[in-house]
Amino acid sequence: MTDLASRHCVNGRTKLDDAAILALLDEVPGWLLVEEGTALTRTFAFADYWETMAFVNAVAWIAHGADHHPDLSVHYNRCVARWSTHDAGGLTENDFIAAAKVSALLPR
Ligand code: H2B
Repeated sequence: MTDLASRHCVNGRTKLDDAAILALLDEVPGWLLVEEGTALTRTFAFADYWETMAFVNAVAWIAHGADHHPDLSVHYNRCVARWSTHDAGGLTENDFIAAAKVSALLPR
């Protein structure tokens, strides 16, 4: 078990193979593989819009620091986050690191 949330995103990472994806998926509970294993998604539920936007801004802060950016669907009391590495055309370690950093924003 690596401490994914404390690792750093690095540009230029290559696409992971299926075995590596499945191994890393175990380390980010709540995140699901979608789009034929080329993206990672998780829905975060909140009490209201204010809480949702606080989360969105925290995610933006992480994304800016990591230079790795998620797609976010923002709703009144939930946010759907989706990670994929467009430069690589699929999932890289960066997506799992970033997902772990986002999960760490919230209590387990
Ligand atoms: N975010 C995501 N999700 N995938 C990328 O491939 C990516 C990114 N590339 N953020 C970064 C920016 C790259 O385009 C810049 C030039 O660093």
